[in-house]
Amino acid sequence: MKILYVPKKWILAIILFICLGMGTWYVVKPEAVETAGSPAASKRLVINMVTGEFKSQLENGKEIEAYRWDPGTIHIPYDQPVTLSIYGVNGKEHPFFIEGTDVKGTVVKGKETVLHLRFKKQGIYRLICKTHSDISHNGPMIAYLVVD
Ligand SMILES: [Cu+2]
Repeated sequence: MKILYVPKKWILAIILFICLGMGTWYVVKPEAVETAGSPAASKRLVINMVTGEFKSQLENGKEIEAYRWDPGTIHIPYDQPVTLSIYGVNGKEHPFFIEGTDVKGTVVKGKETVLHLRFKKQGIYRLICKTHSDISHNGPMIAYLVVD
């Protein structure tokens, strides 16, 4: 029987080689898978919103409802031109304003309201419907525009 003699120096060299190989793989391994597409923000970002309505009935038979912007929270890139399209689905009309700006308008049922926006200051801006601003007026119909 033949016994393979491996000198101690070689064993150290082999271990070092394996460690180097694993270390290299760890450093160069891809963190994200490349795809053919590109993120939405690489072109002008268009954000689509609709008006919705929640309806329910209390045990005593009383109807309660709340109108909503949907989605209720959106992220907007800071100092980038974005288009906000709001389609009126529920509710006859929703006159609105964006707090802290001079942006205002009305979303009408069956129609699309298009806003071209660019926020020069980061923060949370509230899109408030004047008709349905709180619980006592079938709201609060408020969306949060997070500019970051
Ligand atoms: Cu409203």
